[in-house]
Amino acid sequence: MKKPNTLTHALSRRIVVGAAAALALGALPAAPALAQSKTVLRISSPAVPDDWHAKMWTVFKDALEKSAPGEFDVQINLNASLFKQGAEPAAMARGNLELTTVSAADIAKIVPEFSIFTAGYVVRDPAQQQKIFNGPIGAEMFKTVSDKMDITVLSTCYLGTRQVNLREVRNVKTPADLKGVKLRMPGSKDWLFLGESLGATATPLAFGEVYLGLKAGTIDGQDNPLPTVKAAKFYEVTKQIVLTNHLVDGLFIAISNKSLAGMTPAQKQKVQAAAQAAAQYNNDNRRKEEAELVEFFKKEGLQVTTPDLDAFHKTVQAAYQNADYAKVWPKGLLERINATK
Ligand code: KDO
Repeated sequence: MKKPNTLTHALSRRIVVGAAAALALGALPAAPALAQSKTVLRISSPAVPDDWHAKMWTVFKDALEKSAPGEFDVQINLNASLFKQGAEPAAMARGNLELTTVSAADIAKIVPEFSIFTAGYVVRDPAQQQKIFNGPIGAEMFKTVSDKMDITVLSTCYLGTRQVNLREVRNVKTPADLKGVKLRMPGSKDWLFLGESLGATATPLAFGEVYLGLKAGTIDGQDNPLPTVKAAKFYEVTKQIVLTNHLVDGLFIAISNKSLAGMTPAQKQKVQAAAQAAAQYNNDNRRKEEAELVEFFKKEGLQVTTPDLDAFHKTVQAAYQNADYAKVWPKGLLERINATK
């Protein structure tokens, strides 16, 4: 047997002696000496606590507590309290964050071809969205995301279908009717392009500042799916919802590859299952609520109007085709998306 070097030998002796003395004094806890340390999973989201994609994190946490008791320490941080909206992927790359919901626009900053999912009127409905991302298109795109961003997409959440929500009532039939409207959009180039393609003057602002912006009148409107208009209480400070249906929006539950690499295969599987349960909870509840909300907003005194959807489709699609966007989309991808039924 290899003889221990004298320093380590002396040190380990001291630890054993020290531990024995402490035990004698009753100073050591009764827990097993090799208590396993928990894997910390820090989550950051700009979502308000009442929104489904915020509540789903509790489903994630509960699922893991059930499937892997005591193995994970899931820390949920909402309202962008840990990282500001859009800063999450960089925080994950630095090793300061394990999990988040990443938007298509945030992915497109690093994987330009992903901008196809930030474009208006590309994805048709939530069912098609799930088929796209759970099928071969999703598998290919998420592989690139993993390679370039060092994060793994665990499941796809339906965020809802985005609508235009205005501070003052306006007769909006076509994109031309939104001319001059300062429409708040999340702050990145792809979001701003979407706002401009709708005919408005797109103004970047973080999600957490939208309520006050609407209240104070520094913006004329914002776009979000109906469940978020309710959860974030934007209906309190706006008078109209124009049902443009311009983006069937998604969010991707993503974990840093670094965090995954530290897990056993069984743990990885449990984390994956928990993320799927969370997304399912979000998707079911959001779809159900979305279908009921027009009535809610009407009762709250808002005007809910339907524009000329054909005009919106044509103008928005032409904007993307005429810009550099369509050029970065892989050949045939739009056709494959359209053919997904
Ligand atoms: C928003 O800022 O309007 C948006 O809906 C964009 C989404 O990508 C996502 O970040 C979402 O906010 C937040 O999760 C808050 O609901």
